[in-house]
Amino acid sequence: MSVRVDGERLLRELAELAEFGRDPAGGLTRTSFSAADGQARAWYAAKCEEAGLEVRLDGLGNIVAGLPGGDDEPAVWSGSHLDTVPCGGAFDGALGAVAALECVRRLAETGRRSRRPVRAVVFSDEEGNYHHLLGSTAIRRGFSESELAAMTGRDGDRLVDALEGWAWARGSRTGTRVDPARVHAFVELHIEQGPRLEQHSVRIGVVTSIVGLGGGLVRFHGRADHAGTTPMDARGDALLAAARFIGAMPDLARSSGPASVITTGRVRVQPGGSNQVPELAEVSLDFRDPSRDRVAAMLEAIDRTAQEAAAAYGVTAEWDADEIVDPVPLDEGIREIIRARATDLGLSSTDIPSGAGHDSQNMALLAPTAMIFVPSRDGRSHVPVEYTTDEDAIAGADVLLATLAELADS
Ligand code: HGY
Ligand code: MN
Ligand code: MN
Repeated sequence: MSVRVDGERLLRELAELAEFGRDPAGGLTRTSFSAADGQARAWYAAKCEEAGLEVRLDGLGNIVAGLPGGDDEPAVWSGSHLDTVPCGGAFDGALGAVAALECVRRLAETGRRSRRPVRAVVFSDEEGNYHHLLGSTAIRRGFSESELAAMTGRDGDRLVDALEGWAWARGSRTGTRVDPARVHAFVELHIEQGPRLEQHSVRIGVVTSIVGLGGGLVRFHGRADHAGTTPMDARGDALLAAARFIGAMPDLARSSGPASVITTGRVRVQPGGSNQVPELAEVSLDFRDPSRDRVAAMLEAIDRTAQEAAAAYGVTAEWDADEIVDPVPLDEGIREIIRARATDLGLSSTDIPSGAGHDSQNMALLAPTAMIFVPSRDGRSHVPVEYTTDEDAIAGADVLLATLAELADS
């Protein structure tokens, strides 16, 4: 019988990890490079070291852990992220990171000698507080010092300041790119974050592709004035222009395509007094579609809509767009292995596209890559009630382990 994970240990460690970053407002807030993220990294590194694994860090805090040696053969990687969205759940990222460690540990415990090493990976800032998919983008292509210096978080803080004294980074933060020749394959276990598996009572999702995504900030610049003495037709109210812009987003998504989505998750207003006409309104954008062309078209349409809204209120608008993250198809060969191993384990499986972005999107540009989904209760995620059953978490980890074991000898 194929080797299986230690389910008790997997669940215990998921519960331990969920203690880092508990938010009084509910759920978990483990923002990248925060104290809570640092506690989670320290915990993860200690678990790796307890298992006899060598822990390597790069200049932006990505972790790669595995048995010492074996660097001459391209390695099989598996992993995910430990950072969360504000008031997020205990499974997004965490399941894939803990399951990867469990798989590497189980392969070591069984004394199994395979052709190539298997390594557990934790990517920094997957949730993009400073840059979407920061850690895996750094592994794929690396960042220049000027790019890093320009990055700010949702609280307006600079990435370079957050990295000052950050204990979980080693070496140059511009020298993070990994030679594709070093990675044989990458597989990520992740919760579905949608309703499909649960609705169709399927245990395992074999991910076919990952959506393309764009992001950035639109800043409306008006003029601060006294709320009582400034006539309505003499104002440069940045927030009114932003409100008109935000209200136009649903129609923009609908006109883009049936699978297009746009989210304005955050608005920052300055100066912020209730008796002051707003001079700055900064709106965050997250927009996605399975087609890169549609993402690019939305990027252009967002700019046009921002300019129109600004003109309507006599203010100006600037669109500070992030680079588009391409949609990616996932590797058919590894998907076949996942399906076969799920069947061996008596688990139903189905093909499923991912509407969520993942580090696998970057890894797919480096090496053959695939993802395994397990069901999310009520399809909810990025919320405190995010949940996956013990049985499904263990089943997903068992499929991951069997897949990694096969890839390690391929
Ligand atoms: O936003 C996403 O799709 C992912 O959770 N970072
Ligand atoms: Mn995730
Ligand atoms: Mn997420």
